[in-house]
Amino acid sequence: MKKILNLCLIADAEKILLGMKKRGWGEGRWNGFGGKVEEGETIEQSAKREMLEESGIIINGMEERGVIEFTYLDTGKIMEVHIFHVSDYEGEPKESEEMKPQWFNINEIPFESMWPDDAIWMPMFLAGKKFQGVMTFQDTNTIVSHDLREA
Ligand code: 6OG
Repeated sequence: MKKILNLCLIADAEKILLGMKKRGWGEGRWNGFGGKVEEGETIEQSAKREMLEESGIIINGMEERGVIEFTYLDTGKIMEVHIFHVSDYEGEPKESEEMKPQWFNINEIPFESMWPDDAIWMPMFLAGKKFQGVMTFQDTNTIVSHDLREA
């Protein structure tokens, strides 16, 4: 069964906001903010809800930059993740039960403590490109194949 998720990142030419995931899927990794799309929600509505719940930030302007379908060979899980660039927002990031937010210099993104796919798509994301692709993981640490293209 395929799950639909959103992932929101605030970034400009100098800095990017990441959160340390404190529990659940991706625990112990820096990531953008987001979660599952719930019944009756559009993907954008779910992105705004998750951003507010996890960071206290209200999104005023966002753009979908990418969609990646992740398949896990070990569990058979399939996740379709919609990746948003947040360009306009209100509020200051606050720690939540799920996430500890921190700003990073754009040249010091902690890829070694992030999902391994991030190093693959982040350059396109930061360059303002739109992309689409599929990635197959053996387990949560190992990518066995990927196909990512500019959309
Ligand atoms: P909850 O289900 O805990 O939200 N997510 C991924 N993010 C990255 N960077 N890479 C992945 O590669 C990911 N798989 C899922 C989507 C989970 C959050 O984690 C994101 C959601 O924002 C496999 O609420």
